[in-house]
Amino acid sequence: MPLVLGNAQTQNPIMKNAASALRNPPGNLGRRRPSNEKVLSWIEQTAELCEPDQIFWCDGSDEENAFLVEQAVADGVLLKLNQEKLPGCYYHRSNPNDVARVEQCTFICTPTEDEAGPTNNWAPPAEMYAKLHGMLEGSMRGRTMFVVPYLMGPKGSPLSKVGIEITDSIYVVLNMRIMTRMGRIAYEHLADSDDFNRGTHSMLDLNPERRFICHFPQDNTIISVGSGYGGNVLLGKKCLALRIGSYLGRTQHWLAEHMLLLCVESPKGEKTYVAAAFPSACGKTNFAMLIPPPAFEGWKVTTIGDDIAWMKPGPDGRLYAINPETGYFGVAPGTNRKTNPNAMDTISRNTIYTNVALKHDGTVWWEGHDDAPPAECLDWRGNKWTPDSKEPAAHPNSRFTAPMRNNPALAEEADDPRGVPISAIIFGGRRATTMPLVAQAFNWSHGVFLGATMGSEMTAAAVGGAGQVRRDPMAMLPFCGYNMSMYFRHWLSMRKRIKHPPLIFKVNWFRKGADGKFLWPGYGENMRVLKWIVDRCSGHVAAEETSVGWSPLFEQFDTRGLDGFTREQFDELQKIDRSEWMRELLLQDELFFKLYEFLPKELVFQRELLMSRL
Ligand code: OXD
Ligand code: MN
Repeated sequence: MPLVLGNAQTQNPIMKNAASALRNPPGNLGRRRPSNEKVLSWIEQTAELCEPDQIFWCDGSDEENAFLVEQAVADGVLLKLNQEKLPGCYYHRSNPNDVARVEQCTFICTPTEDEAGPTNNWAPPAEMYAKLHGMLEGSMRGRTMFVVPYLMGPKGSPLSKVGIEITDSIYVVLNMRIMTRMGRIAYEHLADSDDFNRGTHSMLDLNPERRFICHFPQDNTIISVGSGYGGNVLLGKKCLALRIGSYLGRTQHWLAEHMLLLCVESPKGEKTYVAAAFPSACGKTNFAMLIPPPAFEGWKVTTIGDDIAWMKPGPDGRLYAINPETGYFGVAPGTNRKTNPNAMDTISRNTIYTNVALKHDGTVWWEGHDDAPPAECLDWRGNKWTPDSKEPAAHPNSRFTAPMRNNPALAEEADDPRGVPISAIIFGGRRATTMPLVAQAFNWSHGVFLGATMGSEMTAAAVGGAGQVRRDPMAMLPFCGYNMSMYFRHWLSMRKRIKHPPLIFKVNWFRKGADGKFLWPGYGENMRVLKWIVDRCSGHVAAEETSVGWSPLFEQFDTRGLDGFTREQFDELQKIDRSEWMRELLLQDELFFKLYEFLPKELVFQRELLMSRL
């Protein structure tokens, strides 16, 4: 189906974000209210405040989705892509001032400032509620208010949680349907309980001055205004699953983590489940969908989740994890058949693309795509783009929203209400120097120290200086819903609750040599590191003690088929450079100073031990 480009989107590069009042939905669509009185009265109050033209009660049905997609296209919120080449795929452009998470506008509104801690923006709840209610007053006049019930986690899982998001963005509804178990299933899970997250989102006028992403963990409440960008407005994801989730996890003795979940299956059919934390845009989705290199015949990696893990000790004393989501909200640039073939298959249908480039044949493109740059296309702003243009065609943080069921490597366990027992936890970061390819922690508290001192070079997923190194403990710096020092304490205390704790590892795929080139090929070759980790979990390989942890022996590190890879290269990857580490210790100090007031002594002692070993 050829795409007509002479339409409103080309003339007006900023696509609309809000649906106008809906045309009359057929049958019962949009009218199926739940029976839960607490839900009804909260919706009523919010509607009184926001004054929408109408309320649309989402049920998650296919019929509803078809109706809303059609409406979104008619309103210019979505553009239908070439349905022969990209069946079920749509295109969206956000406002150019609204393309990433906004950490400076993200608040944790706990009763005291200490509860939020020095790494979060804090505001007193009453003050922030008053301010936000002022902004929400009449904010949905002329708009539709969608009520989006959703379940985070598999049906019937004791770890799953219900959220309800009120939003005036049809784009949010369509994305939430991909990212969560959205619809009646959430009301069924909730029954007549009051235990649900209350999330309110209104785009207002997308003015960055009036953009606030606020969390009230003690009320299990989120209010997000002034943005339409995924990470700020798909409230199940960063807001509920991580910020509110981490707060709840502390009181309920579980962990809400910024971690992918995968299963490694050996040729003998033995399965090992691994959780891994990396800061945003460090290749988490690629790692979660890794395809082992040819030399690893018979080995298989399957995906349980690519971004978030909820983990709780099970009755057998192991740590069990679920992925609360059902889709991938992944970074498009750099995704291709070489870096992530499974993702390319996943996003070939039923996907919403945001802020990528639009080609004249109604397909999409981004920097790092398999296809050569188009001779001409529309960039993410809707302007004409050619390979001579100075700016990238796709925004560096452009995204795909795709259902996990499309993933050819989806693990059969992804929907298991019991979750999967985790054998290894990996902490990673993007570091050009200092950090070895892989090291295993000596024990749980050393592992917590490795996670707590993670640092990474910044990327485009958040507004801010891309390229700078920042401390990002457990990759949770922007996502921890309470005081980071208390979060470390919680991690340390979990050891007593987990009889058979996972082993903890630290990895770095991004170390560079003196020539500025990456020392490690990464991508599918990361399977070699994964295999060593699996072998450590099963006790099949030995390791060498170094000052920063257990290191692989070259002889036991599988390099079959890695042409020309030498012991010298391996040594360079694993090198512990004393002067680099002294600098690293000083940098770590900055974070420890900031967090000093409640910092657990174990971490201070771990630091001292490291220093003396060095
Ligand atoms: C994400 C992020 O979008 O971490 O997953 O920023
Ligand atoms: Mn993430």
